[in-house]
Amino acid sequence: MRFHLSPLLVGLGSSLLLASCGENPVALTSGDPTIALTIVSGNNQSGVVGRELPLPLVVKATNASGSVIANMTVDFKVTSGNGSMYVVATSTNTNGVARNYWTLGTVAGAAQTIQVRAILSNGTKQVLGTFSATALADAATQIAIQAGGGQSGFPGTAVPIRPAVLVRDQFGNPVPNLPVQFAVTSGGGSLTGASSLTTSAGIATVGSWTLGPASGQNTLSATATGTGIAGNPVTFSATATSPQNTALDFLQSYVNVPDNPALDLTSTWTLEAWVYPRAAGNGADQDIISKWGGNPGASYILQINGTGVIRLVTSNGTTNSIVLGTTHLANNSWQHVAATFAQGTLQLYLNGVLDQTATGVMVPYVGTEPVAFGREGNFAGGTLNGLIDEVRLWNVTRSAAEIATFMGQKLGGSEPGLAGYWRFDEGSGQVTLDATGQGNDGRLGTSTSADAWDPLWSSNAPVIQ
Ligand SMILES: [Ca+2]
Ligand SMILES: [Ca+2]
Repeated sequence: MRFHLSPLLVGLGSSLLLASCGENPVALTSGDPTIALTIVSGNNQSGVVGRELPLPLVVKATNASGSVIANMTVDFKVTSGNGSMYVVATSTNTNGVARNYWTLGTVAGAAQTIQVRAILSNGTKQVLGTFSATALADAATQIAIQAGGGQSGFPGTAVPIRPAVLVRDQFGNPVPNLPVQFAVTSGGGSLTGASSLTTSAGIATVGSWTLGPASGQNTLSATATGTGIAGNPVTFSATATSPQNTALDFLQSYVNVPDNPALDLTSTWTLEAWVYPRAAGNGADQDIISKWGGNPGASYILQINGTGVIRLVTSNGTTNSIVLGTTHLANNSWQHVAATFAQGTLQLYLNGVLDQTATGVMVPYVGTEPVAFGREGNFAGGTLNGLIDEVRLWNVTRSAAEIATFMGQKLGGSEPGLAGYWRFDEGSGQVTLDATGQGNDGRLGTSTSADAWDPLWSSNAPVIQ
């Protein structure tokens, strides 16, 4: 042997560059030109976290003429990934080859690198080469709810958050590409996307979960493929709750919606509500929807008049137009009342049937009075004895067919021309929301605290579906 390294010599008298793979030694670039080290095999493997890679890391030492260097000490240093080597240092054999075994760290996806190192005979620290590997998650050992537990929704509708599970290995790494099967286990609901694969984040999500047709408990299972998985299968629960349908009961009470230009009704508009009078025809006018006050300030008001017919009044700021219906409302039953306006032509409807037409009616004054239900906003007279529900203000003229068709149907809230929509379905509290989302929410009584002018929430409500 003509190389001049002593056995177990760590120091190489030069720096060198090392190819990450390939069979040909790379020549030294400076200093001693006689030593080269190549990675023979074992680079760029993929393996399971916390386990030894299937193939050893193999390097080969040669001199410039291609002769192998035996008995040369090679050190292996873990530089990222927190893995470990079987031995810290090993020696080349008579073929110039050194082997070592690498156990990866426990974090899937984390960079895993080993440097082959030496300290040269002149004291220089030298990196001879680098091995890399890809750390993959271990087998699944645990499954848990990631999202969508404990929801509630209406019967026959999909829960808002899609149920999802997180599958992890013994080290907590997410396990990707694992089949998870979702199945309805009670409640009679249905699924889409019941067969799912975990993502790179270890998450499997059902396509949708529609609750069963009845109120009550619904359950869904999620089963990961495999054995020994703690928590498998996961059970999701959801409660199907029938939609609340409430109305507001007025006596000496009202709802106040602060003035907003969006609620000014001028050349075309429609007012609608369901009303359950208890004292129609008692001689007094009773307010349903008002934007009214002393002139100037009065705009429009929909009432039951003293004889029990619909009464619609507009004011241009100084003069009123009064239009009366012809049909008396019944007491103690729900009825739908509507008024449409188109350039001075006013039509009144009772239960979707045209009840009166008038022309030359004043265009309402654009004022600043609040909109109120059951009374005027700023005047304590005209109180309704009865219930109101499903109030709708439109800045368009709804047709007779539209009124008849939609009076018993729930609106989405974004219908063209729908300026305000109060469903009174909150069932409690001091605020009834504007279902258009425009923010014209109503306040019960004179303040958002309990007060003597608050109407009462009631489960006596028309069926609006
Ligand atoms: Ca309602
Ligand atoms: Ca109040």
